Amino acid sequence: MTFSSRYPFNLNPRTGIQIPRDLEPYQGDWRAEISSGADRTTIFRWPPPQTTKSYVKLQAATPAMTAMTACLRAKTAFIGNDETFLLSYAATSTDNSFLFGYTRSGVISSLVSNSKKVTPVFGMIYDGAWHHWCFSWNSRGGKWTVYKDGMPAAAGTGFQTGNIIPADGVWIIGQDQDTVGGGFDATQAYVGDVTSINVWNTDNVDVAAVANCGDNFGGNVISWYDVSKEIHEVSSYREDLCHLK
Ligand SMILES: [Ca+2]
Repeated sequence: MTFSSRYPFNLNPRTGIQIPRDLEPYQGDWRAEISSGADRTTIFRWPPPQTTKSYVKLQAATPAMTAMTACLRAKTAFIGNDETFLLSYAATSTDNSFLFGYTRSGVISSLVSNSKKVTPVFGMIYDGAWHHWCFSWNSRGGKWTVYKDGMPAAAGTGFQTGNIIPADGVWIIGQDQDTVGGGFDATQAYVGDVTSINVWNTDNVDVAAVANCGDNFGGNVISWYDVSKEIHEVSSYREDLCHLK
């Protein structure tokens, strides 16, 4: 996760593109380390049953956002009683600053600044297969889009027009926060696998490229390869993203 701080290049571990840095040369065999991990990324698994104990906190410095795109990959066959949340961003002004999840009926549920957009898409999210999901939003005109596997699946305008997603909140995978960093509700907890969370503070993202088998295009707010992950009672494994189809 920390290639860039340990090696004499800013190196994208997926593309292999190297940019020299003005640092003391790294003395180890960085080629061997990179080749061993280049095709794999960390995937977290929330086992059943639903519990508030299982979550991953992402240590990201988040600016105030008037536009954003949040992406993730998920695989689940879990049908909850109510709403099930994969990713939440809570700030002091509202715990529901951003949320991405799904309902019992299988539609996507996205919240921006405590307002909810429930979005039917083709197919159910809990079909037991890997899917890549993104939600983008822009304060200007309230333009929003839900992407499934790199393609727009639902879109509209007038959603939270003129609003702002506040800065300095807390990102949690697998739980809805009702207080900043806590206030979890087991009935809304995730069960399944998640990886590849990337967040940008723009809605101008090439989602098709992001969805196409890699994290080459890490987010500028959260980049999955680089973000520090505080792990609480979830298991993990590594897999080649190109096989998550
Ligand atoms: Ca909440």
